[in-house]
Amino acid sequence: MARLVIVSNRVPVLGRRAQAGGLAVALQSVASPGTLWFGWSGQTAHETSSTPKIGEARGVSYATLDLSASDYQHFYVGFSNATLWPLFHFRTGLMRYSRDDYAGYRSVNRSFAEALLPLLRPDDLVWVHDYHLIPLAEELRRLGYTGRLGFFLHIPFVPPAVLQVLPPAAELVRMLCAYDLAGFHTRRFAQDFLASAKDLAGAQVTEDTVRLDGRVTSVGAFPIGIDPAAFARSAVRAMETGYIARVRESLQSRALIVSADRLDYSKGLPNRLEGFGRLLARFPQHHRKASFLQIAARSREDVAEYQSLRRELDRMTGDLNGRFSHFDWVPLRYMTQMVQRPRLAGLFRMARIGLVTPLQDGMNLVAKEFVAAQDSEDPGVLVLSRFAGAAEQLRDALIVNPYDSDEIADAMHAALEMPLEERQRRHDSLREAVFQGTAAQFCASYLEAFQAVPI
Ligand code: ADQ
Repeated sequence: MARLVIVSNRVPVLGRRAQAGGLAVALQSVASPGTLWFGWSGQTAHETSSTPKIGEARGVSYATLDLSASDYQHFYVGFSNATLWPLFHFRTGLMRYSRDDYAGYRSVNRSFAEALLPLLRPDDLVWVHDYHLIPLAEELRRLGYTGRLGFFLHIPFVPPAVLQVLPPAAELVRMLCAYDLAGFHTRRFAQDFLASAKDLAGAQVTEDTVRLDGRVTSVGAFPIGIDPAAFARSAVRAMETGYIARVRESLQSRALIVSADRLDYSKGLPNRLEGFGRLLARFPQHHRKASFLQIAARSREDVAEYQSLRRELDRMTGDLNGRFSHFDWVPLRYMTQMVQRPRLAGLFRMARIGLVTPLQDGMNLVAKEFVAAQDSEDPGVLVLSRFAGAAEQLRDALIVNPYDSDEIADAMHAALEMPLEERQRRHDSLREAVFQGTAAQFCASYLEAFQAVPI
């Protein structure tokens, strides 16, 4: 069996599960003894390191590099999060582009390739993750590496008409074609990549391959999942804790509506608060009967757009509560901290509605976690954006267009009124989808396709 080498921008803190985010949780299941995990340490230093720090935990080797302050700025804050992130979420108006940022992005990928190459063996399966590292394969090939290189994109891919807004769009597509396998969450993202390769780079494409400069790249859809059994167990255990008892007491038998996201403009937070405002304005029967808890963990605070989003949400929260609160009822509870995963699982389990309404999302694992956490005897209702990749699998959620605040309000109203039988029927179908498409299954199907690509 070939050795697996995972390359991702952030490497989860050695062996500590509790701190892991979406990508890390999904990949834990394949990070078995013998695996090498390579990436950025999350630290800045005087200079970008040329040799990695090596550590080991539970048989997995971790190799990490520090970034210089200037590389961090151009590569991470700049090109990755102020150029590619908005572009791939269809927000061309928020995209900022500078040649300096792009040069920094290329140079960090070159440094990654140079530091990684000496650690690689010819028969490794090198699996590269996400938009920060698109050029890595091309850099490794330039250095003479001929082994298997696979890529998986955790965010959406856009049609050529959107992608071409980026000045080096064609180069980016060509870089993706240096991989042997390019994986996406959904069929639609894969098709948008194929169309971009054809239109912007002049590649020859079939339904699932791209041929460019004599190299063939396989293209596929691999929907990511969670570890639903573990999340469900954690939700059940959480119900016995003092934390959940305190939440329950504070609710005073009111229905809990819950959302948890990184504080990011792709997650549709203002539209969601607007939707909750429309619910309260149009359906006064829910006043004092429901409380909405929005947990929005602060994220990327050094990017300007995230600071202005935070100010907007502070203002909206004040407006909404000022308009609807009573002396004994505050409709919206808004927090900007991370919540420990077991507590989050408990909150999801006790909620009547899980409100997941991103404007655009690669997959959205919160939707799957909400489903996994439910009590099948008395399940809550998932309200889900049609623009989350998860909507392709979670068809029995109440699917909404997140740009229509009245549609969000209608769905919340329907969820609050929904009879037990319909809640159970919908939940059974969602549960099946979440328990079938797990993180382990995602990894297994990607690696199976990866091993099958001819090189
Ligand atoms: P994210 O944009 O981070 O991931 P998501 O898929 O929802 O979005 O994963 C977030 C993870 O962080 C979940 O496990 C969630 O429980 C946790 N989380 C969110 N808010 C939290 C909070 N306030 N406190 C504690 N934990 C919180 C990117 C893409 C997604 C894609 C994943 C995986 O943007 O579309 O689904 O990668 O590929």
